[in-house]
Amino acid sequence: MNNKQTNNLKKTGKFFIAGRSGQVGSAIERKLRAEGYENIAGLRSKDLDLRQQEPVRAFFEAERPDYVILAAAKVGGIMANVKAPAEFLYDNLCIQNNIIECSRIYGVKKLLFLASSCIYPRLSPQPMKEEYLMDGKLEPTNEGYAIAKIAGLKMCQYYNTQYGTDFISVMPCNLYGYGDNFSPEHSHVAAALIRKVHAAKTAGSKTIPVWGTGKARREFMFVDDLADACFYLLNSYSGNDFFNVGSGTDVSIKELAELIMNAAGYHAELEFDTSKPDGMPQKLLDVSKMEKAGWKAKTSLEEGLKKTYEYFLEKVLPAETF
Ligand code: GFB
Repeated sequence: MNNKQTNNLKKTGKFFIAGRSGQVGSAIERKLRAEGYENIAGLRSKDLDLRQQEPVRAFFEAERPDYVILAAAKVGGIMANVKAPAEFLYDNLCIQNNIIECSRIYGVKKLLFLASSCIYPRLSPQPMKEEYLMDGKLEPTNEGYAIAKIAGLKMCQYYNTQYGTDFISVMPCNLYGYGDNFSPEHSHVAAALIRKVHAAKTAGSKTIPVWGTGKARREFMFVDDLADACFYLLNSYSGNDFFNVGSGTDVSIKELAELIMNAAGYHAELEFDTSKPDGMPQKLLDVSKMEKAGWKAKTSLEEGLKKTYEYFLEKVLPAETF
């Protein structure tokens, strides 16, 4: 383990949050501002295409960030990944290559790369420890995305080794919460089921469609807990280890749907569409390394889903125009 002494983040330091308007980037910005960090740069993807090397280089030349949060990525739920594996691989490789390399060239003091629990093999023993990385075949439904994320975390390690940079990586479990994408087809499961349960409630439907068998198991974490973990690591860790970040417990998709029905105060029969894939049978992180480092998630799934349902009602639905 290449562990070296770390300096705490300086309040005057300039942050570049790549993916600032996304779910994870905006949660990290909320956390930084709550902790008194105000010097934050970051453009919307329509103003800075992170897949293009030259505009990214020009941005670094102009902004000279001290700290970089690499939360920009092409993301989506299981069917979005199945339909566009080439884009999930290409876009993510381009984005992370450009930002990691520019961070080296422009002497960024610390970079945090957001990977994903889907980097672990499909049939990993559960819960999944950090050392299971590359011990077996990946889950086919998100192989392109996983390969890009593995490349990103390896790049951070190799850059540290070869160039003496301070680039660290985290592996979050499935996320939900504020800033999520609630698209019916492309979103992740928690947001999709919130929309479906609410639609059933509004229409008074007796059934709710759920993809797959409902037996796949997932670990969910409220996105603000992830932001808290990222801030904790940025302030306390430098080295070539990477960290699983999760809630430490999983539920079946059927149980998740039931919890969402509780949050929405509406119950109907779940209708499982087994023509849609389950994906990995189980995805549960071993979070003991993070716990030993002194960090634990705070938000229960029940509480987080309630907050997310309220957010969907108050912020997402009113902004939709159809
Ligand atoms: O969240 P999700 O799309 O991601 O789906 P993954 C999880 C499970 O929920 C699968 C079931 O077993 C789905 O069959 N599911 C049930 C649904 N109903 C729905 C629905 O309406 N929408 C969706 N999306 N799922 C993703 C990867 O895998 O995990 C990403 O594809 C990323 O690349 C993310 O890594 C964290 O956990 O299967």
